[in-house]
Amino acid sequence: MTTTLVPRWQLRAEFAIRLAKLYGTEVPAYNTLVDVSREVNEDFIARHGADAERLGSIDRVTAERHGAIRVGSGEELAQVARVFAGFGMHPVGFYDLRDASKSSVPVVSTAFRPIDADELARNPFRVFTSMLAHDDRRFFDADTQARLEEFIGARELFGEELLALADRSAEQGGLEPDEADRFLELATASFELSDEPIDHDWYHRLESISSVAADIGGVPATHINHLTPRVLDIDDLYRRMSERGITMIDEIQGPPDWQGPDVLLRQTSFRALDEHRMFRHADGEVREGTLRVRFGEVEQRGIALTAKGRDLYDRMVAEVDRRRREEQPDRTRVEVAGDVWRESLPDSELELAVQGLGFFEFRRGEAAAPEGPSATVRELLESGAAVAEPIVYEDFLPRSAAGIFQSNLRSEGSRDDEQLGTPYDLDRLSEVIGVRIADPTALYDAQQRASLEALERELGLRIEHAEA
Ligand code: OOG
Ligand code: NI
Repeated sequence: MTTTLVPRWQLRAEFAIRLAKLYGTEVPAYNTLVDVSREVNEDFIARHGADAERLGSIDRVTAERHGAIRVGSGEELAQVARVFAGFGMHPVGFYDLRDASKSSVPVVSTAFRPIDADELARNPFRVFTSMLAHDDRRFFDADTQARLEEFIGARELFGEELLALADRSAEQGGLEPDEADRFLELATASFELSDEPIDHDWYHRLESISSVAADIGGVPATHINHLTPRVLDIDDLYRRMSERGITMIDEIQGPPDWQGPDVLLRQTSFRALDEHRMFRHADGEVREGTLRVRFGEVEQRGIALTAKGRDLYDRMVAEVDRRRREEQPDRTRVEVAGDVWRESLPDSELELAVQGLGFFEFRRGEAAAPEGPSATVRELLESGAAVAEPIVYEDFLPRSAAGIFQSNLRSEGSRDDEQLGTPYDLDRLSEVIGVRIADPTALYDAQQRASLEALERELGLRIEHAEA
């Protein structure tokens, strides 16, 4: 007898729901954030109609979440990768937050997410996953490194049964119903907050170096740091949360609010809240204390940028910094960014597509195809022979991630920049994980290219597209 496998996308969708339930009981303000996000999205759809779904169907956007977790070693990261592969989530992108922050954030990260467009459309659940760079001398001296290795080496985040089920799911593309249930139960439980007492002195020793290090290497298990809903209007959400008396971080990270298309990713969060935990003190007694690491984040996603578009974005970010430093110290980053964006970035989807700044899928339009052996993207779009549908940015921004990390720290921590850091890059982290980390730009590029090639065949001509 053969039973039908529960496919990985369905496991992934259910995993996201179970984590949300769990997280909502652990951090009740998360439920408020989800309620407000829903209101924002419903109102946005009511105001904008079909156009509102240009960057994703309302079903996808309503269900969409990203999580964030943090682990302590390469072994733990490699195990996380196995667990997520069982849900059809693969490592994409490399982020070095050590250099993206002034304060002490000693981690390197990747994101686990579905890769194929149809898998993303079914359920795009992704998890930003950070690994403690415990051997980076700028943060940890030899003694602290050794104690970290011992502490992390002694704990088990993911049991053998969970890993075996994950491997099977990855191999077969899903699991039988009873196994699926067990897999979901074990996977969800491994991200639940542990109630085991925390070693007070060890936790605080690490916290004096970096709160993030304490949250990873000072506690006996990993947990969800945050779970982030997606909204269609983040400025509206920011206002509504503030009106409810929830203290938000000072500003929205990433691109400013402006008249042109949304690109990349805008994010904001409410501040970390005091949470009660049991601490074991040096005198052996267990007493209650508080710590503050988890927060609520929300995001708005826009169009993915090509390498050329991303380069322009990075130059705009640098220009905003320069103006604030040299010319306009009294204005906020968001105000100055508004000016720089208006001056530098085309404010229509058409121009982003034609100039090769944003990624799009090109399809046949209603108008007749032009004559001749070739046509430019501009000719095709302006005549209506082709239409361009934006490809949504599915990844993260290192500077925003660092900003989110930092705005929620209790203290700056300490770092010694005279020391040499441990070199990490996409290749090295791929080796640690044991799976090649995909380059996000290459994924978007392949998707755009495939659509252009299909359109060329359909129209029977060559399409000239700006060099990205
Ligand atoms: C991850 C912070 C980065 C994002 O959305 O950029 C992040 C963390 O706090 O562990 O989640
Ligand atoms: Ni996040």
